[in-house]
Amino acid sequence: TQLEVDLRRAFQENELEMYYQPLMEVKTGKIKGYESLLRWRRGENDVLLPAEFIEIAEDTGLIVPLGEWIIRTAIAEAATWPDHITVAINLSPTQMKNPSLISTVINALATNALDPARVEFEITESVLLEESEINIKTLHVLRDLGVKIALDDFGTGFSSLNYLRAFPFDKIKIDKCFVTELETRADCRAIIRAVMCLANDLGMRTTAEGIENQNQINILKAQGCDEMQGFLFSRPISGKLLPRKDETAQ
Ligand code: G
Ligand code: G
Ligand code: MN
Ligand code: NA
Repeated sequence: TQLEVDLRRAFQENELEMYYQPLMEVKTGKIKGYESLLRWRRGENDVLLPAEFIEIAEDTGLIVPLGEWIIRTAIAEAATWPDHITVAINLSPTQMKNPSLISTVINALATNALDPARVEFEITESVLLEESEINIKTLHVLRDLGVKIALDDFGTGFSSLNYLRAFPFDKIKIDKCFVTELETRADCRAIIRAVMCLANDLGMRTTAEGIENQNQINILKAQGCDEMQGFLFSRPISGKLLPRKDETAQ
């Protein structure tokens, strides 16, 4: 398709860029890390979101070289940040299945001398749905490198509590659809409370996504949420705008 042709050209011509959105630690109120999010910059004022092209990348296999570039870029970027700041990287099902994933991660960490504990991979439940045996093995290999693994968009899709038994995730990211309706719907509050309780008992941290107002913060704080992410704190921003290690050391 035309979109596929355009996307391949965009990738070759460096029109793809990583943006970063802060993850706020509730306990300290400080930025704990950033989630890296892909953007396609088509000219000055035209930035495409992944929703418009990530499926094409996935379906055509372009996600593999693109995903390797994302991993290298996000890890190189994180190495320029102050020492305690972490980076979260989204991994698609096709990337998970790719045999070169592990070596890409090892090489990126080594090249940039980045502590693996500062890297977190976000996977969705679909990764556990397809070829789950292989994917779970891959998750263990990644974890053995010292990186963290988060379960993203939790509560959407084919959500099953069984997935929480399939792998000991470091973190559960509660999908923004629950946060959005937190104030108006008692069922959303109940679901979030239950997920936090579950995560806590399983030794997993929780991140709530899609925070857009103070009232949501108050409710989530009371429920014991570990981390928050959302437009209220910051939209995803270009990596060029983030603080460097040397700047903050002064
Ligand atoms: O940035 P935005 O919130 O529009 O991203 C929407 C979704 O696109 C994310 O939830 C994620 O699933 C996917 N996505 C964004 N960036 C990346 C990326 O770097 N790699 C992969 N595989 N998916 C991404
Ligand atoms: O990886 P995942 O599919 O969860 O990607 C997160 C997406 O959520 C990104 O595309 C990001 O732009 C979006 N997002 C982040 N914070 C907010 C928010 O506060 N409100 C809304 N509507 N979207 C958000
Ligand atoms: Mn994510
Ligand atoms: Na998410």
